[in-house]
Amino acid sequence: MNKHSIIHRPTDNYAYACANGSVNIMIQTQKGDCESIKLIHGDPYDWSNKEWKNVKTPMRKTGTDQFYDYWHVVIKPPYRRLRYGFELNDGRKSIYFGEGGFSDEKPKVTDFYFAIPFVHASDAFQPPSWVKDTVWYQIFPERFANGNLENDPKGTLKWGSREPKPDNFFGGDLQGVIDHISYLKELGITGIYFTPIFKAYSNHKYDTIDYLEIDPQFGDKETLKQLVKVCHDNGIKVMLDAVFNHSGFYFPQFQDVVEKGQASEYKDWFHIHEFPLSFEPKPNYDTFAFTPYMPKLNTQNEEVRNYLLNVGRYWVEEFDIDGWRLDVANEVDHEFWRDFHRVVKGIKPDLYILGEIWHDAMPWLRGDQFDAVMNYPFTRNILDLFAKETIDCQHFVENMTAVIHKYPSPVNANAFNLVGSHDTPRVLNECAGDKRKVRQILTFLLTFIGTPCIYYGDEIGMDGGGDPGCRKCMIWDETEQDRQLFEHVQKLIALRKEQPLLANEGTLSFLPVKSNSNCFAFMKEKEDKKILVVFNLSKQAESFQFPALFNRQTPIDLWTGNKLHDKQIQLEAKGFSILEFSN
Ligand code: ARE
Ligand code: CA
Repeated sequence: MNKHSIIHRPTDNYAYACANGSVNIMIQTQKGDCESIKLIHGDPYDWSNKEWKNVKTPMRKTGTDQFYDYWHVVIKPPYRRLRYGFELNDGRKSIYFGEGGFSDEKPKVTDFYFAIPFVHASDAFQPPSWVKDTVWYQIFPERFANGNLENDPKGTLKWGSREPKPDNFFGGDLQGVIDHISYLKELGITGIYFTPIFKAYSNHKYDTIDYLEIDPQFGDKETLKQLVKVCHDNGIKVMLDAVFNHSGFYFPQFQDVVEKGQASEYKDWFHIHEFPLSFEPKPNYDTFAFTPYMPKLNTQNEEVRNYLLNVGRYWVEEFDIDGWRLDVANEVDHEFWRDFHRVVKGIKPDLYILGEIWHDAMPWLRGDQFDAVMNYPFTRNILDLFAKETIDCQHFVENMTAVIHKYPSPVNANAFNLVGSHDTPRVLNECAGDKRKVRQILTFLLTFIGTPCIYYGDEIGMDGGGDPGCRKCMIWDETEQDRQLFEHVQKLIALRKEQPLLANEGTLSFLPVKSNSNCFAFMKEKEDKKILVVFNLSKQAESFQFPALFNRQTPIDLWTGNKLHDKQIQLEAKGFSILEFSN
């Protein structure tokens, strides 16, 4: 057995407690190295005749990536305390692994074992229960719909008449969203993520001037109240974007520093390296990236902290919003986010907190900060396989398995999955215009675990490159919309609602990919019901053989409603299938 590649620590994705008191343990071992693993566990104080009482529970292999097998088990320690270790068997002999290292004999002292001293519900990761069933829709307000010509900024261009630029305006606003609520309802989405709506200079509004005002180009507080009400009346949650890493250049507090320099009472609100301020070639104060227009806020400063926490509180308390998306969340200190969590959840316990983090985000997902992060590692894998074709099915399944095993499963169930945003090229462009690929990608997005988000316009086949190309005006002329694609997305959302296994019920596993196969499948199962989602990456039609485990079950094709009588299914080139198996 290769001891070097046996990995476990009693924390994070490897060991976490749920609010119901159960504990989830995961271990990873070299691919193919272990035949079986058992968890040895017991209460640390439970002894009789000077012997520690413990039991063995078999672990289940939940996935394999390029290098590792992953094993899981869930147990519920009766007294909420736990000592545990692993019995690993390679088919010939067993070895024992605990905090004390490796042993050929089963150690008798509890100190050898890993410890979970006590399971506290308050320490568990507990996102709001509504989140995992939500289908999000992302709106960039300047470009979704213009519902009020009177608030249009000077120089507003005719809707959709030009390519989007970093500095042009088309007049989109909050009234526009209210006016099109029936469109969103028809599509079936249940949550909207708005990029920033507070008073700011640019068209994207990430350079805030006033955190406590709606940008007049988008409407006023009354319009937001109405919007929230209309959304709630239609079963749609509302999430706003909080830009707390930095302010805008024209934020009055920063302007004060620009004017008064060292004498400004706000000089400690930012991270100024030296006075006087300079802006070129790089600013001499901390910023978002290197843009002088976005001075970084000093969240170590108590005044700043209180100011921002009040902003967090204000929009929840006064406007009843349901979520905060936190911009550049990874560059703000953890202590601030812990305070933020306490404040906003103190007002509305089922408020959702989504951090914008593009990389491994475990430190923010331990229950004391965020409920989810924007799952860009998911995006990357999907685009590499379906759109860019730079990896094959085998590689994709391995990558996805690795991504999933980086987090506890409740984190995965609530992950904010996306295939594009206002920061990335549109999915249609990534697919070089191939709508079959787009359909596959949206199918994967809406049937996998996590909570899917659709970027406005992707559902009607809009195109656009990276920022600012991906920020075109929404197309409202139905003859210009891809209505077939719209119906595809609509049908997927409806199916996801009908079949909880397509959302976050049950357990997920990938089927082993046959060598050189252009098809892959994942399965969700609960009790005796299974749903299989299959994709054909090939440019030709291919048949996909059901594994032996399905032999006695007659599948129903959930997409067409047909009963299948074969032990295989024929998939179109770049096609997919969603199948239900039950006894
Ligand atoms: C403007 C121009 C861009 C130019 C950029 C360079 O439009 O063409 O590339 O300046 O300075 C907002 C606006 C942008 C604007 C930007 C700066 O929406 O249009 O860009 O402000 O003025 C990283 C961060 C991540 C950030 C992305 C953009 O980690 O937090 O970069 N995303 C948020 C918002 C943006 C917003 C800002 C932050 C600033 O969602 O819309 O931009 O408030 C990798 C890395 C990621 C990196 C990602 C993209 O994969 O892992 O860390 O994200 O690439 O670069
Ligand atoms: Ca307008």
